[in-house]
Amino acid sequence: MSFFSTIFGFFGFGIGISFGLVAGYFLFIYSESADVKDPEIQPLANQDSETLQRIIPEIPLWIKNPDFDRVDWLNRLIEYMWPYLNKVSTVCLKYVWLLYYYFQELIKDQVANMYLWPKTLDVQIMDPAKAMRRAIGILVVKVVRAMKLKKKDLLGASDPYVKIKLSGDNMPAKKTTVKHKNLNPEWNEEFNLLVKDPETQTLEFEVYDWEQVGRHDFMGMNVVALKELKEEETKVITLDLLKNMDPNDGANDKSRGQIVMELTYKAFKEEEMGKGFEETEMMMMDKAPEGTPPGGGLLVVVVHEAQDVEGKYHTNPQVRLIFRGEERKTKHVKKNRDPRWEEEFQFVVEEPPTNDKLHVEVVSTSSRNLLRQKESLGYADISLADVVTNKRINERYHLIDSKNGRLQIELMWRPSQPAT
Ligand SMILES: [Ca+2]
Repeated sequence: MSFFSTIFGFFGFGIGISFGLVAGYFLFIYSESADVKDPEIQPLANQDSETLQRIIPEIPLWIKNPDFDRVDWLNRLIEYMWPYLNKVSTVCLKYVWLLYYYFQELIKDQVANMYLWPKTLDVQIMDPAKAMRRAIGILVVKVVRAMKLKKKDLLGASDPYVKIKLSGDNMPAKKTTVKHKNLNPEWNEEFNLLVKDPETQTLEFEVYDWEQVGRHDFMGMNVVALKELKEEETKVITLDLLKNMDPNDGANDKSRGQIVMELTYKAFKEEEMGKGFEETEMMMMDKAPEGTPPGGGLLVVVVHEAQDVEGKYHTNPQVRLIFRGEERKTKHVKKNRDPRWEEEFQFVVEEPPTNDKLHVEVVSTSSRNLLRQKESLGYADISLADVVTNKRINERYHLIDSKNGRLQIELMWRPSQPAT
């Protein structure tokens, strides 16, 4: 079958072509136009300008027209080329931006190298020796006690502590310990503050009610102008706690209790001005509260916040601290990868924790997931030798056994007596 169709197909093709060619030839011959006029031939010079323009449309307009039309021509040319110009310029711009970005990064790197920025994420605490250069004296503040404080908690008494700070000072406020369930607390805690200008600076203090969970309630405040103090003379001051320093505010008539402080201003002597870092540090060191074993001190741990903590089954982070076998915990933050606690813990120790480590661990617990109620979100073991030397460290630690988790912990060491 296929053989015959091939044969017939071949003959069909051959006959068809030949027949078509012959027929086309005769059709061409007989359909030829009978009357053809001779074309009219005229020199170009005799044509009027309109005819000329019609017959030579390809000549650029600016050749055919006066000067001002050249602009029109150029515009049209740009218009025709615009899509391409546009592409070209976009590419150029991209390169310019890349170059610009590249150079910016390069310059940034170079500048960064020159200045050796600290690579850590620390909150920088001012170097006492540097601060000292601008200071002209020290204010020794002894927070003695408070009386007749008001109840802030629904259950039981308040848990007061005092924050003190000098006006115009960038140093973080200093804090006493928390006296739990006590409306007449006795602290007897001493702090040293650097004074730059005793004529204008004031000591500001605020009393707060500590809370296990949530914001600490404000209980009252007041200020003392340093110019009221005589040099080297300890002044015992008893002040009413106020809501604010506005004398016209009726809220200040309400009784909030009182606070007793001993203040001593010591101007630096000539020889003290040139002291080195260690000596300055010694003078500036805040002593541990009374009752701390001699030779020992107070280790303060502030759990600030964490970032990027994530559990496999749940993320309700809480921080567990373990120091010398003693365990403390922050509150839980529900379903949060970037929790913020701002909780403070204190450990009284008999000797400096130079060879100790603080174990911090972020854990998540869930009452819903009965099979996996608890899971670890990462941990860090912080060597405490640094805080004993530097007195204060505020750092973000990368958590072990966590993808990207970081935990910001501030540590303070307040020895009961200056190390020798
Ligand atoms: Ca409280």
